Amino acid sequence: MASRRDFFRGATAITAAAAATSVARAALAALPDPVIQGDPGTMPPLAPPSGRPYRPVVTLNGWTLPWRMNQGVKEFHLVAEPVVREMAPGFKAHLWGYNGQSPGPTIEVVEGDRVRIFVTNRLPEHTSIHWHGQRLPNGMDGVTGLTQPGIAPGKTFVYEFVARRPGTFMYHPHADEMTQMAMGMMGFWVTHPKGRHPLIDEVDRDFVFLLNAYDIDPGSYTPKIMTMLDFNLWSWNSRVFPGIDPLVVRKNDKVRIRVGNLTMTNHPIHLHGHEFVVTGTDGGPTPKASRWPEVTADIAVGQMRQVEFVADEEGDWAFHCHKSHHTMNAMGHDVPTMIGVDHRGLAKKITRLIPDYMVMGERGMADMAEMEMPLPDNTVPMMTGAGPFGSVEMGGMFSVLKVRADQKPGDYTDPGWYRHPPGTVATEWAGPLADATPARSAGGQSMPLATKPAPSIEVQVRKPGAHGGHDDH
Ligand SMILES: [Cu+2]
Repeated sequence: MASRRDFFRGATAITAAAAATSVARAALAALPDPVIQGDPGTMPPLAPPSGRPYRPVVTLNGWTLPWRMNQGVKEFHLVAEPVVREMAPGFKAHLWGYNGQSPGPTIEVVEGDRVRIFVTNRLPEHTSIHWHGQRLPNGMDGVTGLTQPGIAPGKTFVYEFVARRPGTFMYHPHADEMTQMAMGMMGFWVTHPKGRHPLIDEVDRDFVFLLNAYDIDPGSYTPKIMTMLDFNLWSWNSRVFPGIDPLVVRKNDKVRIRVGNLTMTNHPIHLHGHEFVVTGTDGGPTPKASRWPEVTADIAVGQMRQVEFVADEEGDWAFHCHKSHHTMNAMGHDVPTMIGVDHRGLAKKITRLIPDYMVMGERGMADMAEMEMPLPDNTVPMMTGAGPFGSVEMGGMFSVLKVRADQKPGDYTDPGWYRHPPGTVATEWAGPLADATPARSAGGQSMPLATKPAPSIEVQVRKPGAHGGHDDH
């Protein structure tokens, strides 16, 4: 049963206005005021002001939704609405989300909590929320048409169930999903164990984020919802590098990272400098005997993975999707490979007609990160991110795990770039060069070929039907 004190503490967290009102029965019967968050930064973990204690998670470039306790029930209020999401500094997208952001706020509860979630629809079409991975009464599962009518624009629905099993979950609409997920409607859910759990370790830092993807033409603001695979923005919590905050930890912290995939392709998420184990999926904690060390975990469509490791190596460790096209921002794929093609003469002629014309990729694409190609308003460079040694040449699903010995417990502020101990950074060889290494390859500078001449191969292609069927053998 909730005490008066519990309610007050919860209400204080929700809004100052609510705290100023009396704890009248009428107030408890009303909807909790929705909390709206406009800041795209990573909010500090929300220590539970009421209910059972737990160690809260940190949502990358996101936040946790405050609640109020009402007669022992944790009450949340989600508002589905159009939002403006800053996906990276200088680049804003017009998305749909919850409570001012896409993704919506993370919901954190404790195993055994009775949870009541009010969902108000401020979208131009109906919606619903499916609580991905939860054990709940069938009628609370949020599938429009199957388990409930859609929530019409302007209406509020109530979901109520007990968070029966601890773990890593997410929520998203189950109504016009193709549109609503392509527009950014999704959120994270963590159910903490109610006590010590044999398969759930206590950790010092617990990060969560969702993988999502958008197709937004450079210079425009709204995702193209018909795109199925050829997205141009691969994001974590609707942010793209360099807009994704680093994961800051103290050396020797035990770290958990929980990731859910709501895109339409898989993402092999790769961590540098450490090995982790997969300790859980959206089905719950994994048995200990099933855990083995890895440095990349593939997260398939609709899946969630939680990985754990001890951050015992200091430094700035890259952490990213291993599909190289997913660490790029707004790019086209219909570009021919230009490596080894010299277009100097051609470029000069074209520049006479089109002054801004640039040649792409004759020495690879790294030049793209440095070049001052004029970009349309409201877009992000394809490869960017100023690092301590130059451009990081990344975009999309990329961030940095920053491990520092002097980071204070519970401090998530960015410590800046790692200061490498002297003699521990790869540097240019300053001694004499070995004789003629570059010149021996037959391809010269840009296209090495085999040293032996290739055997000549003749390829014959015959069109089927040209001889009335199969070839003679
Ligand atoms: Cu990926």
